[in-house]
Amino acid sequence: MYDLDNLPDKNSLRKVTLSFIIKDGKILLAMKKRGFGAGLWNGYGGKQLPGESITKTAKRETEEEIGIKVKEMKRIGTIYFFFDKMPKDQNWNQQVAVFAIKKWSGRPRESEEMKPEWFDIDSIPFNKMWDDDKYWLPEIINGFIIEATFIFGNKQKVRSFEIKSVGRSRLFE
Ligand code: 8OG
Repeated sequence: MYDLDNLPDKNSLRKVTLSFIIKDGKILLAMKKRGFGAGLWNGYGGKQLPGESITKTAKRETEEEIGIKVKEMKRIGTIYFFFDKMPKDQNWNQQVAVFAIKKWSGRPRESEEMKPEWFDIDSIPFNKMWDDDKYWLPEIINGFIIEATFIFGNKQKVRSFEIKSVGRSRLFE
């Protein structure tokens, strides 16, 4: 079992991105239709390709999944995920780079993978999101840049976690 004081090297983890579009007190989430996290509301993102910068990954994945053109994005967090109970041939441990997008063009549209929808920041559907999101997304919304670690135990539930604020993004100011 993993422990917050005894984790594998975080730098060797697979890198994926997670981005959120933000506007006028609202956040654009998307229903994931297939793959990892299907049936849950989330941001948009995916795996870094070889030779690609992480910012480029975030931009590419967002453009592919909800069909907008990203004009400006800001890094607002890094989250490390470790899963206790995984079969040996599967590895979900990963490092997620979190971004906020405040400038874009085009209209978000549904893709094969994602169905976007705007939510008021006071009514985020945490009960239909990853179990960890209710802990860290409020910090992001409150304008903090975070570095967090989550350990998942049974049934994709958080077993332990730590969230550090490492700066201010002033996202909604
Ligand atoms: O390419 P793929 O669909 O497997 O990428 C997974 C996406 O899910 C990627 O955008 C990162 C994101 N993601 C995780 N874990 C978690 C999590 O615990 N909470 C949220 N909100 N997103 C997550 O991989």
